[in-house]
Amino acid sequence: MRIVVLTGGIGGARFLVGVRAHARAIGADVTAVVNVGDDVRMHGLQICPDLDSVMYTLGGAADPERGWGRVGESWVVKEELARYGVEPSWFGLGDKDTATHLVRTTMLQAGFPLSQVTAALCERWQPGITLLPATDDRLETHVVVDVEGERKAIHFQEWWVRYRGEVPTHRFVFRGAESAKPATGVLDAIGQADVVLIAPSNPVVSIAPILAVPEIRDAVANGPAPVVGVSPIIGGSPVRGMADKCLATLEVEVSAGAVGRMYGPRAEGGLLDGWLVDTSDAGVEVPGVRTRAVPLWMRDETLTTRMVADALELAR
Ligand code: FO1
Repeated sequence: MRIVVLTGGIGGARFLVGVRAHARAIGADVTAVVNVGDDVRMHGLQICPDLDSVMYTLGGAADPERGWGRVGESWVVKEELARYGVEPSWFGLGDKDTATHLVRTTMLQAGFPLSQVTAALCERWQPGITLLPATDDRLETHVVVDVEGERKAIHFQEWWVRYRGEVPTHRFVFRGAESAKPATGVLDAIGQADVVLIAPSNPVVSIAPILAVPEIRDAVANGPAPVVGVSPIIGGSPVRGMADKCLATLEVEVSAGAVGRMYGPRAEGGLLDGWLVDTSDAGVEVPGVRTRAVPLWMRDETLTTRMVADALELAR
């Protein structure tokens, strides 16, 4: 069996722990297609937060408290940069993490595409699944905001890390998406998949940038594999992160039903065949989509694995 997961953010990385465990139990093969909209260049280094969250989490090296970056991290480089007065001072790179960005940036500058660089980094971390960036092309999520009396587009990282999403926000723009091509291997993986899962990631800034690559959206929406999404909203609140702020910007209600309807049924040009919601959201209906309510809190690997088994069951 071949499983493809569209994913991004820390929730997506934790979901993949369960996908990997279930896949091992049933002898399935997993490919994660990972959001690159959060990617940013800082201090001359190319930083890919979502690819790294997945790589570190599955490699057993993620910081469980922060959710991003490496466990047992030190911050000497960050402190030294601050002493030079270098901006952006609101974004912190850990020392261990910086080594990853140095390797990545050097390889990119030597001409390797991000998908090959990611495979090279994964040789160390052995995530046990195939990790693919959605695209090898430049695609960045920018956010149109009002700051200091001015309307402007800022990078997603500035919106989230510097302003914590607490500025008047008008829209999200996936710069480069229209002309971006799927990274090598993405269309093959989706085309050969037995099921496509949409992780309980932020639908607006983690999943939407992947689907903003036209050929990826087309392959998922019109491909042979059934598509099952897992709700990132439980009982009207996001599992973690800023999905509530993002949905409010789009004037979409923060509820499992509203996110399911936003993705929409495949039969009507949307994405979903199935929509998994939490037991507290039992009864939620998304017209044209099979819904099922099961426990969705990813408290540990066993519960997350159970939830993945439920998602695959719904795909049948
Ligand atoms: N999040 C923060 O809240 N503050 C930071 O300084 C920060 C630095 C950072 C560096 C590398 C990296 O891979 C992630 C980092 N994050 C930081 C997390 C990141 O902003 C977001 O949580 C993700 O982009 C959302 O998925």
